[in-house]
Amino acid sequence: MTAQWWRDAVIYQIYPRSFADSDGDGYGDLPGAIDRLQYLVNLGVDAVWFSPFYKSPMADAGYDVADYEAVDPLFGDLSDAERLIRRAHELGLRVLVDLVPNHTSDEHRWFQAALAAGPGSPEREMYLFRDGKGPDGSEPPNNWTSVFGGKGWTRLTAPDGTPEQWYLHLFDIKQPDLDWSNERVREAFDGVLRFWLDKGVDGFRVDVAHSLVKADGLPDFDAEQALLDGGGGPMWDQDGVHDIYRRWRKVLDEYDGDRTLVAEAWVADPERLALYLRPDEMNTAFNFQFLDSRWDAASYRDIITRTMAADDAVGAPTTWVLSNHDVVRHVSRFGLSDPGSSHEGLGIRDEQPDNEVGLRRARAGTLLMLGLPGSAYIYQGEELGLPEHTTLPDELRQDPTWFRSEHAHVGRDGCRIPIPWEADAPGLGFSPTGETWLPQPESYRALAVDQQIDQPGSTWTMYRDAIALRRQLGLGSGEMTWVEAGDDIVAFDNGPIRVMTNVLGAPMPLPEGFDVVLSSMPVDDELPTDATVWLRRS
Ligand code: TEU
Repeated sequence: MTAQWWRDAVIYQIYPRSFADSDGDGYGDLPGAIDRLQYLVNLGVDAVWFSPFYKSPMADAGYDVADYEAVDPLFGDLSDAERLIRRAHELGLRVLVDLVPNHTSDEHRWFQAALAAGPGSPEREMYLFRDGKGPDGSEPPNNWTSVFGGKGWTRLTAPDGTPEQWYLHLFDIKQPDLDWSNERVREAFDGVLRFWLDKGVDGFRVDVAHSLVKADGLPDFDAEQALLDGGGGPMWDQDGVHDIYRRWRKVLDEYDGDRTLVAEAWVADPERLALYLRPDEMNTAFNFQFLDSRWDAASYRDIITRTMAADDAVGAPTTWVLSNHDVVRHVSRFGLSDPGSSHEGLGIRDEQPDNEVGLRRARAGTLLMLGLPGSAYIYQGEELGLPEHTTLPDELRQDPTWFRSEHAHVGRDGCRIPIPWEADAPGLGFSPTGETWLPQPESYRALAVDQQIDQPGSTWTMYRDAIALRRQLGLGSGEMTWVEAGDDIVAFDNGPIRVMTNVLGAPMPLPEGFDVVLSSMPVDDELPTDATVWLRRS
């Protein structure tokens, strides 16, 4: 593989609990994933990113880590993780693991020690404990709220029942935020990085990478001020965060083999996001702009131009994303009247998506994305065209956003449904017993892997062919230039390929002198609405 492999890689996200179950408990696990690595080789991806498989009480499906250096028994053990890394490498796949540095689980030994040691102790200084406001300290230290809903602070109670200090949690109550101004925290994470680098991982996906450093003095959040500053407020994207990534870069550079860091940072401004990608920091960051966009040609052209320019200015590639485990699956998103406003599932209860339209746009969006230079992330199941599960019974929902928002937010369970492997097997072949931790919708049967693999015209086959051609023609490291083709058409040349997406336009005649090499829908001499073609000069 080439140097700086992450510049043009196609990376497949495995959400371990829903990928493949080997022991029949209905939860996916590492041995199950190992057995399916060949599937990913057949699909043609370069690397896999695993969402957390560490020891965890699973208050946030593993993003609440109780031990960064242990595998949760639900998923296997450390020897399974080692076997997974080894086997992936044998098959030519790189492996990224998830690093969750903003917070630990409240069951982590550091937090437990902080509770036991009491106010003013060095143990408490690893987290953000503060006295409350008001005469009896009964008001939280500031007005911050949790991303999942409710207060961002929880008050402790001493063993004798008296109320005590408060601790900050930007996410669930069970996810206390670490204090990254504390050198002990920084050193501890150097150790975690080395632990996994020594095991051979090729890099880390850094969870909420823009939240580690909070503004000095933890000032109140002021919506107007945040708008004026153009940022998200005192808990997001503070300049001090970059020191941490410079430090990590040095740790990674002690190792050979182009180890990489990808930032999960919801920083809306592409120029601010690009700061994370300066040569001495991270290598790539998820570019979430497609998730917030309307299905609209001008918006797509704009996003592509602006993000590529911002990344180019720091010498980094752009990293394209259509879906992940936090957002409504893009087949369903694209089937809503405004895909951009609903990526977190807020609107999906009020409007049932048109998944037929959505699938057409999802396929068109995929060929657009894979035709662009840069790297691309695929979330497990999107290669099957899976829609969101929008009719999950409420009593089965498990995502903390559902509970913490007091049911205002339906949560993210609908994009985390176990993968359908075989149409005729119990549990659609996800587990040997047919158990699945969440039920699969009936629509998943026809979309199962065994129905699509190598089938002409299937979504799976389209992904495979696009990934193969992309690699063969070097599109990921190509130069792209815009082509003028009308308001509703996103069109560009990348190397020998012309990519054309018809976004809501009337069917348009294909340009003369080109042959179709790949298309998201059957085309004759016209490019239909909501379709993408890859063309080559005849
Ligand atoms: O997500 C970061 C994040 O802020 C959002 O994607 C968030 O999950 C969403 O807005 C909630 O509605 C990362 C992980 O990807 C996510 O799964 C975790 O829950 C979160 O961090 C906390 O670790």
